[in-house]
Amino acid sequence: MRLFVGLGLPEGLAARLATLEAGLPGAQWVLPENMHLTLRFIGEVTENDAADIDEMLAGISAPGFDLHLQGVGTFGEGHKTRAVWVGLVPSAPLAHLQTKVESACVRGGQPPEGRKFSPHVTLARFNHAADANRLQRFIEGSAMFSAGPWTVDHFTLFESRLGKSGAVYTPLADYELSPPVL
Ligand code: 2AM
Repeated sequence: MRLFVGLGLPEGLAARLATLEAGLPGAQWVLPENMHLTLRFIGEVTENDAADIDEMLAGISAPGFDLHLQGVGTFGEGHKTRAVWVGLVPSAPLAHLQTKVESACVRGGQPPEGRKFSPHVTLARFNHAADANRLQRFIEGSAMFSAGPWTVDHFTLFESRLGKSGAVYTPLADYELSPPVL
């Protein structure tokens, strides 16, 4: 099974993000029900490994927190753009949770993630070269986007099944966070 750990988005927030999804020919837009923030991509594991990871994730104790979405950005540039995403207002509790998720995955037998955590919600992916002019207009037009706050009170272990019409994400387990620290 192919797994990742992330935060789902409330329906209303995903619907607001979906209003941005226009004006980029060739973009594979993420459906609102699939929008999420990845805390840790795990990849292909056995069911035994998944059980170990689940046990470690279930042992995490961390407070809930509020998150705000703000601005847009890309992975890759110009015609080499691979993805367009919405960013987040930096959040220390989010970074704290991500660190705990990372170490739980390692204790659950996974190799450490070498890449720096870069929180984002992917809006679109590109399999072919993006139109650089349209992309620039999109980025400029969405630069002031902001949404939230919303309260994160749990995180989720997702299974990702790759299909012909894109990935399907299924929540396998939710892990509750403690009440936010005020
Ligand atoms: P994303 O967060 O930028 O959209 C499931 O595939 C999720 O894990 C996606 O949201 C994906 O990217 C993220 N992810 C991170 N690293 C990945 C990788 N090496 N392969 C596939 N997905 C990855």
